[in-house]
Amino acid sequence: MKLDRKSMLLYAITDRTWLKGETLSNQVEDTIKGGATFIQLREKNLSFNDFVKQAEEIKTVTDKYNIPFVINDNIKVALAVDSDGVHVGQEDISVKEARKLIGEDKIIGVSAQTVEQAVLAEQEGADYLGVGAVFPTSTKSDANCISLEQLKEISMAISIPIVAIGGINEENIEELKGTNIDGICVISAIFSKANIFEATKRLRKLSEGIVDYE
Ligand code: TZP
Ligand code: MG
Repeated sequence: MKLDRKSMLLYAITDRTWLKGETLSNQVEDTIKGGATFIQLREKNLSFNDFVKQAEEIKTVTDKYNIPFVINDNIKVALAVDSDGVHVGQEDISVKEARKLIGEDKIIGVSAQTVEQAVLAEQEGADYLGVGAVFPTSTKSDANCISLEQLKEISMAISIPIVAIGGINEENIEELKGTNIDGICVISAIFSKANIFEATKRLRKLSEGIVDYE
């Protein structure tokens, strides 16, 4: 599936750590209203049935606003709810294998940390890359950091859309200017905030300032 670069501008990944008594789908609706352009459901501890139920709820919201929606790591869940696609890490499954399972018309996003990984993912049919961590983050404690020079090397080596991920917030987002990325991907800079709508609105404006396309 060919992805519009513009849909990568502000990519939000869910995290139920920050639920604060709300539902995840309400939080997703708030972030979309604030300007998020892409949603990933990331769940590490749900049973298959609960994962599917959660994904269905969120898909109702993303469908309403016509926003791309992918599932982290779980192709079975992606197929069960007919999401727009899946996001896989380097340790999860090869892009080739994922493509066989999910079909030609779905989005496959891949996490990459090196030029080699990025080029291979593109060759094997990935639709976009998530690259990082570009800054230290407590959200994923085992994430290795890459430099902004490495980020730029990766973005210059591929032609599919690319989002930077890891520790990005309102204070440091400007540092990503000039790295040739298509957008940013965040968890805590949106979902840890008391007002998700306002936090997203501010990040959306800032993200428009760091990309090179109109
Ligand atoms: N992969 C690399 S860093 C990261 C993931 C899932 C966590 C991003 O979360 P945050 O809160 O935006 O740093
Ligand atoms: Mg993974």
